[in-house]
Amino acid sequence: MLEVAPKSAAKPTSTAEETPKIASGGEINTQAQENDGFQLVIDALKLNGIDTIFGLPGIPITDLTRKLQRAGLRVISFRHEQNAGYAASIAGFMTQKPGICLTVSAPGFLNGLTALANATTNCFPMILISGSSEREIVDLQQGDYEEMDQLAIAKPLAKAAFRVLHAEDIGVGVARAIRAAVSGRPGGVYLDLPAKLFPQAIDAEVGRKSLIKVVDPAPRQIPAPDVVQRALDLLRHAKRPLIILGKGAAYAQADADIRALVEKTGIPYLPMAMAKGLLPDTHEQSASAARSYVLPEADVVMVIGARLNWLLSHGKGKTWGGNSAKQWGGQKFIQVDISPQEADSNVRIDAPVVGDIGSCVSAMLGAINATAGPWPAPSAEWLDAIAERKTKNVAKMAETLAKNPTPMNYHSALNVVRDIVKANPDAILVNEGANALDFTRSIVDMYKPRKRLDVGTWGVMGIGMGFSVAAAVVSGEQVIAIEGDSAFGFSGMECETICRYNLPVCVVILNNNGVYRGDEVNPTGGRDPSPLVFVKGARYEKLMEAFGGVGVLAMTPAELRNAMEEAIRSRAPTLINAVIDEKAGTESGRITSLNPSAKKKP
Ligand code: OXT
Ligand code: ADP
Ligand code: MG
Repeated sequence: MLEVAPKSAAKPTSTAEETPKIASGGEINTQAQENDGFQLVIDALKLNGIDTIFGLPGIPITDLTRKLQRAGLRVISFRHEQNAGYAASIAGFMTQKPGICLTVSAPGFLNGLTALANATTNCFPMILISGSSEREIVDLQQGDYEEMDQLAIAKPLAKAAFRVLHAEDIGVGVARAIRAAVSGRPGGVYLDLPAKLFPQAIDAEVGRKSLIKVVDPAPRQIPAPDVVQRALDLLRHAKRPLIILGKGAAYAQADADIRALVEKTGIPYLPMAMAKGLLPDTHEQSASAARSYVLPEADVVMVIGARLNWLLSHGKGKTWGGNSAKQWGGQKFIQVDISPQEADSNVRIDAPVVGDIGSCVSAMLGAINATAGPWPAPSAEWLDAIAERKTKNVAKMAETLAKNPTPMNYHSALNVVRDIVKANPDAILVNEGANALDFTRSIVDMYKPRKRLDVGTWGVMGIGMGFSVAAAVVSGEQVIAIEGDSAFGFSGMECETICRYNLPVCVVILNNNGVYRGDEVNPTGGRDPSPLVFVKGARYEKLMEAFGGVGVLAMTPAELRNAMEEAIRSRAPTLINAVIDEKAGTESGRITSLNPSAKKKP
């Protein structure tokens, strides 16, 4: 630990050179006589095990980024705050620690806010820390530099929002933000730190005592035994049971118990997109390839860490065997979730099991093991019917994947990605686009938990490079980003960030020259292109080359395979521009029916 000369009480410490240093690894400086807001923010974060910050510097947080780095934290600096925000949010999902995004005031804050709202929507723990302008001027609306009432704007989009005005409250502010982000249902938290806070001087001892190391930030929430029994009774007597695993189940890191529960009961399961790999997609109980059969046919469905939102057709309607769009299909539902309010949000939940998934699943296993006699296996009729559908769909898929058309299509390109992921099961797959998303989800099998990161609850474009950077930084593993060409455009400039930090990220753009397809024309014959198409034959690979990475143009599956294998061997930042048939996609991928014109009544 470095010694620091004492400073005079009145003088604010505002430059990087004057700042007392603290050792890395969570220790804080106990030698300094005086401290300031900068240092207390750093100490409070370190004390709580925060070791990485995603952000973008500028007034009033430039010095904070420098000082964070000097204090031993990893500061990953982006080209746009939205990408830093997405990075923070997915780091939170992967680690169960809140991911931190640090931005400047008003415009920087707003750029980060989309990611904060997305984190809240997806139940990812994240804290957006933004510097802000002078309160007195903001509140009188006198036109300060980057004036904005950020706290008020963040509140409706965050799980919680706090502002700290005095240095002695920094410890409480950081502690509250951490607890709010990770306890109960995780979410996005906003922490407003006005510029004036940072140079505020405070007696070192007073400052140290004001810090809080959060004890048990995400306490276990254990379900009551009768609730567990109710759920198991329902499941035990089901004729056609089904388990749905969502990204909450992946987040919970209860992988072994979840697998044990699925295997012990023998119940077929369906993983939501980001729960793929929680059990290997090749598991014989996976019903992914029979999705449209099992949803309407199941009689009891246990949903673990997933919401019955649009991605599950709200638990009713034709997908679930109802006669009309809103009609209930007759299933009974068990829902395992940390949020008690989630039950009955769309359909009746016959057995809500409220608690953290680790505790709930272990309680279920305990109760099953304590019951005399073996668990009744699902009927052979049910399992055979699923197996039949699966075999048919898998064979159909295999036939399509075996084709080698010119130009490539989604299938022939993704057949390569499927092999590469199989050979590299620890690699993390980031995925966005429409067709590029939906085909990847059904073609590329995942083998390990939390290896598939995608557009989530909102189907948001733009997560690609932010997620890739965070995944590489947090895990050290190879990242493979499968991107639609439109999707990539939302965060493509972060290729520079990937190169700057020399991250093992291999971006594959499935380039069909447009949004959904590249063959649309302006029906008026006017000079402007269709709103859905891009420059034809764009050379995206040159973007990575511009920053010292590797760029490859791949016209065939063989070229794509070689380039991906080399990227993984070298771990060099790589962008592969995989040119595919511009006519291969469909409007909005698998969700064409959500377009208003598709819903138009005759
Ligand atoms: O059972 P059936 O027979 O039905 O078959 C299913 C499975 O059984 C089968 N299957 C398998 N068969 C064999 N083997 C295996 N292993 C197997 N696994 C599955 O395959 C089918 C399908 O299975 P799936 O996928 O499980 O089932 P299904 O029915 O599709 O599931 C339903 C859903 C709803 C759960 C699923 O579709 C889903 O998760 N969808 C997510 C959709 C989504 O989020 N899309 C992204 C948003 S689209 C749109 O909004 C876009 N925008 C607008 C925009 C956005 N989003 N954001 C912002 C900030 N601004 C604007 C834009 C701009 S997309 C987009 C860009 C698009 O262009 P790009 O160039 O990027 O991309 P391209 O389209 O490639 O050009
Ligand atoms: P998916 O998109 O995969 O269907 P959702 O995001 O809709 O998943 O749902 C995730 C659910 O998981 C949320 O309802 C959330 O409350 C719940 N959840 C998140 N973490 C936990 C946890 N540790 N224990 C229990 N439930 C959790
Ligand atoms: Mg496209």
